[in-house]
Amino acid sequence: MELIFATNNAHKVDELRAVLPAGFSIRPLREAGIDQDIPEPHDTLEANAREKAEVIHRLTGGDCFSEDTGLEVAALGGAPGVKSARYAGDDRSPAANSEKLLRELQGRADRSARFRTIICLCLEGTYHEFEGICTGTIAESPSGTGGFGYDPVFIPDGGDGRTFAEMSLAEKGRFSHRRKALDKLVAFLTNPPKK
Ligand code: ITT
Ligand code: NA
Repeated sequence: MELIFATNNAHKVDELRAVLPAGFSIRPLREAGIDQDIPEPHDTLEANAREKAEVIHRLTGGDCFSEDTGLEVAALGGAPGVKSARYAGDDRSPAANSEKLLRELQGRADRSARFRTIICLCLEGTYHEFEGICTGTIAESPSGTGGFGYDPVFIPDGGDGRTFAEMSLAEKGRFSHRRKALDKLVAFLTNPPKK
């Protein structure tokens, strides 16, 4: 089964392809010949994911899925959350976002955080939502050059203390929010609820 993945983020595509089971393939917007900036105007991950899937479903008329992800930091009341991409400003600089996060957490004892991904699937015109959460800790300083976004400052629970940016794609995939949401999507597509 092939689904259009309503994203312009190549890292997300690489991560999903690294863990996608046989029999499934994904086609990101660029490879589908769709040159479209997708809006994320809402104040929840759920609503943004839904909007992305709706825009691409309207454009293609076919099945597709999207995802929206945020980093939720306990000591910051869940920020940056749905605003993760623009935390330090409109230029969406990952380094600036991580720097701001480390600044905000200076002197805080509680550095616990979680990544949350919402996948929104549009299947035959009906929408379905799948959530994946990865809990962890914000590092004292950035480490590693892999991954993207906040990966250099996020240490997942259950690992060996390395940040996501110090892991291979496959290693990150063992823990990640995105992987967990994908697993639910795949389970749903493999065994759809009876109508
Ligand atoms: P879309 O085209 O899919 O919308 P995007 O790059 O705009 O891709 P999001 O809005 O979902 O992605 O991402 C929000 C922010 O969270 C952005 O700054 C990302 O860098 C960051 N982020 C998302 N997933 C991440 C992950 O697995 N590890 C680290 N940072 C992540
Ligand atoms: Na986005």
